[in-house]
Amino acid sequence: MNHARITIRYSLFMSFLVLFLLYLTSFSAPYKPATHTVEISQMKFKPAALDVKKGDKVVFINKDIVFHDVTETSGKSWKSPALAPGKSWSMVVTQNQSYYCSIHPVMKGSITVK
Ligand SMILES: [Cu+2]
Repeated sequence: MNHARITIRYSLFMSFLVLFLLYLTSFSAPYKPATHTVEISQMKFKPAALDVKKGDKVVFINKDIVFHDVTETSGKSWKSPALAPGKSWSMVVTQNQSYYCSIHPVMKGSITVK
């Protein structure tokens, strides 16, 4: 008589325990944003195509001997200041971006959020 009741209680307890453990493991560690570097040298963005995760930071470093900038391709959403040799500029990326250097429009690059 009591045995059946204890078995039911034990089953209930185990069910709740399993659910509780599932609940705990559903909190995965939040993604820690990474920092990527795009070097500007010899009139090129390196790498010209960069894959990032949403929220990652991209640092553009001008290692060339002339000024460059980083301008969103449509020219409307964002633009870095003109970067003197040795200067850097960074942005946080939340969506795909195409960019170019408005001083040297042949210089192009893209960032893909994966
Ligand atoms: Cu340039």
